[in-house]
Order: sequence, then C-alpha cells, then structure tokens
Amino acid sequence: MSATTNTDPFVLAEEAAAALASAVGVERHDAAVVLGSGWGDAAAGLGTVIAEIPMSSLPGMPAPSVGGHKGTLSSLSVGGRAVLVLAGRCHYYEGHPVATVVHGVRTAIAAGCRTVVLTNAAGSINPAFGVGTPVVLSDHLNLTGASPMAGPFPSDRGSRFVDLTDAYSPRLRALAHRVDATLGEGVYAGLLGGAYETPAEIRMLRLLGADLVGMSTVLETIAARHLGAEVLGVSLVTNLAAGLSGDGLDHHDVLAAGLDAGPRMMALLRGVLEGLEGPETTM
Ligand code: 8IG
Repeated sequence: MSATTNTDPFVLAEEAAAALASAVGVERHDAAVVLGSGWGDAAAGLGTVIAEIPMSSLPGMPAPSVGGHKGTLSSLSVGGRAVLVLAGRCHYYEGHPVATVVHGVRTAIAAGCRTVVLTNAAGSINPAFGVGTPVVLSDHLNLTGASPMAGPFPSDRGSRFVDLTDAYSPRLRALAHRVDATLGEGVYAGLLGGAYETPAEIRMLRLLGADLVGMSTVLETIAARHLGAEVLGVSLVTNLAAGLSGDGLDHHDVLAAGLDAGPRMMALLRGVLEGLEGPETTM
C-alpha cells in the first residue's frame, strides 16, 4: 500500500482519483467496470485503451493477490465515454479492512463515475443458472457481517443510513436485458468467504432466497449507492454451489468458465456501456 497520511476513506478516495487522473491523463470518467474472477478477458476489446496503470500505484490500493485478478486499472474510450476498468479487486476474506475493499469503487466515483458495473464469479444455487451463464443481480443478501457504512462517519458525506431499496438499478438491469435478452436475474448472497460453503449452508441460502453465492460485490454496492452512483451487478456462474453437483469446488474451474463465456460477457459489457444515457464525453 502506498504511504498516506489520510485516514478518512473519502479523502483517500479523492487523493487516489486525483493521482489516477494525472497518471492516465484523463480528468474525469463516466463509468467504471470492476472485473471479477474469470472476467479479465472480457475487457480486451471493450474499447480503445487510453492508458493502463497498476492499481497498486494509487494511494490506498493494495495489490490484489487472488489468481485471475490482474491488478490493473485502465482508462478506456467506449463509444465516446471515458470508462475505468478495474481488473481485479481485493476481498474482505483477504483480511483487508472494509474501507480498503471498497476503495476502488469510491475512487472511481470520486473520479466522476456515475455508473458502476460490478462483475464477479459466483456459485449457482438456482438450477436454472448453469455453469458459464452470466446472471444480472436483482438484489443481494449481505452476509459478510460487515458494512462500509459501519464505524466513524464524516458528517459531510451524505446519508448515514443508505437506502438500498433499488441497490441494483432497475434502469441498468433493463438496459442489460435489452443488450442480451436471454440473461436471467437472481439474488446474490455475498459471504465473507475464504472457504466455499458446506452443502448445509447452501440449503440455508436457498431457503433465504439466494440464487447465487460469492465472496465479493455486496460491500462495493453499498459503498457505491451511498455515494449516489448507479450499480449494475453481473455474476458469471462458474460452479454449482456445494452439494448441487457430484464434484468438489476448485478455483481453476472458475477461471476456465470465464474463458468460455468471454465473448458473451464482452458483448454484454460493451452493449451496456454504449447504451448508457447522458452526454458523451469528447476525448
Ligand atoms: I467462483 O460456490 C465462486 N465464488 N462463497 N461460493 C462462494 N463463492 C464462490 C463460489 C461459491 N463460487
């Protein structure tokens, strides 16, 4: 992590956004895409790469440590819009404070992004969603036991209690379905992780209404909604959740499923970014 004297995570995000703007030579960005495990190859071909920097070169950003996460931050021009692509994220299970887990999203929003697309790899609890299927998030269950809104909170940073009624933007979900009419939608259960679930835990999650299970995204969604950005969440199903297939679970399967679904995920992301409303920037 870069040395910094700032402990206020919002100020740190503003510092990171300023460092980002000067490193990539783009003053403001319109949208951000966080690429989860298996989504890395979907970024190639999204648009014209203006600049690419190591994420860890920005204040407050640790180097990602999980396989399948590149750890780069790219500034792209997609259909005339300035798009930040964060290839990799850090996870709560890695032992980072929640503020660090959501720092990339807060930085992107401080850089101007009003739209945040959060992608991840997930286990499927719903038999309708097979391996290799991208699924739009309709909602989430935050079962991490943590929140970016817990702890000391500056009085000048908006609402203390974030409204999560439409955590995942109905408008962006509709746009995603226009781009790819066969996409399903489901509820994502975000767990602390570090281990996959037991079959009993998966039966519990199914009873709770979860369709997908993973170890990311929910904290970032809360942080993004607090700062007023619109969120689109998309999971790529890379395995059936524990107990739903004859096999055990392995991180390598996750990466392989991502490679197979790459073209479809790329087309989805590109279609969504090109379909965003608002003035196109001139770059
Ligand atoms: I990929 O089955 C992926 N990430 N918790 N459970 C949890 N996280 C996951 C899973 C899964 N698959």
